[in-house]
Amino acid sequence: MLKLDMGFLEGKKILIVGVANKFSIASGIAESMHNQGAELILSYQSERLKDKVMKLGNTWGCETYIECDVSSDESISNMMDVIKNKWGYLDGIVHAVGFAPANELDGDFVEAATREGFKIAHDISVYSFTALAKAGNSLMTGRNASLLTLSYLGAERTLPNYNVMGVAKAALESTTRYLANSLGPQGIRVNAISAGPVKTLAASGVKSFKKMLTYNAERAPLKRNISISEVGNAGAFLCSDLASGITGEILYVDAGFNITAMGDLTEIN
Ligand code: NAD
Ligand code: 0WE
Repeated sequence: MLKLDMGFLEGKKILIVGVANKFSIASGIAESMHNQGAELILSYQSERLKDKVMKLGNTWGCETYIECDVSSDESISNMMDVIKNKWGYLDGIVHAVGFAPANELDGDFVEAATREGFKIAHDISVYSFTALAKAGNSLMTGRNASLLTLSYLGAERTLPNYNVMGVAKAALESTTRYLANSLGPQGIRVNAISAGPVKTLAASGVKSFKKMLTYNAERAPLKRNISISEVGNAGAFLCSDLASGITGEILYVDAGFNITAMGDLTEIN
């Protein structure tokens, strides 16, 4: 993308949680935000990802990398301390994290469901957004700051195998509204992007994912799938002052798939 002198995120300091590799949705968001002039701090889940994340982050001018496991309050609190020392404040947090145990995402919902799987999926994919908002709150007050998370249509409609992640995404979308209402008086906005399917690490190993991509591309009004840079551009906008009147919103970046109720019937006799 063309980089102009002044981007619409110039002067904004943003924490991005969820980069694993160059295919990550968080990487698309990081790149768009960097192109619009934002300064970024990246967190990574564990030591195992550190080198890869640092190599990527260096291409976006990042100087600070922090290990953070979002299932631990202590880990989140340590990360915010590092940010406080480095920047003193924060203008935004991107939450691009989702996880459920693999056995929950394979087969019939009722058969695959377990109490432990539900707990893990909701802890890592849902509560972590509130945990980041809570721990980052004091760094963001009075700065027109903005929080962003990533959802999927499985929050609202059923599809094969998505199972407990759909239930978790529904809770995440509700969390987006409750956070927006809670933090609005401080000038903090909270939004989500409901992205179409993208071949990322989290999608690899998902049964028939290729078929899902084909199905989505055939049905979507734009007749194609979306890219992480399209999610990135929408995310950069939502976290910018251009979106100052938008909070509690779930924005679809899905080539229009969600508005359709039937395909073109060509496969039907
Ligand atoms: P990804 O695998 O690249 O990113 C998932 C990230 O979550 C990884 O960076 C991983 O390290 C991180 N993570 C998992 N557990 C963690 C923990 N305990 N602590 C810290 N980090 C942890 O996959 P992605 O598709 O880019 O996923 C990002 C977000 O986008 C997820 O919320 C996902 O549900 C959502 N999403 C994905 C798609 C898709 O089709 N890929 C579509 C819509 C929404
Ligand atoms: O939110 C997601 C990814 C969710 C996800 C994927 C995995 C696979 C590997 C969460 N946890 C795990 N755990 C693992 O062990 N998406 C929107 C992408 C996705 O994942 C699916 C999908 C789609 C679409 C899983 C089943 C069916 C459809």
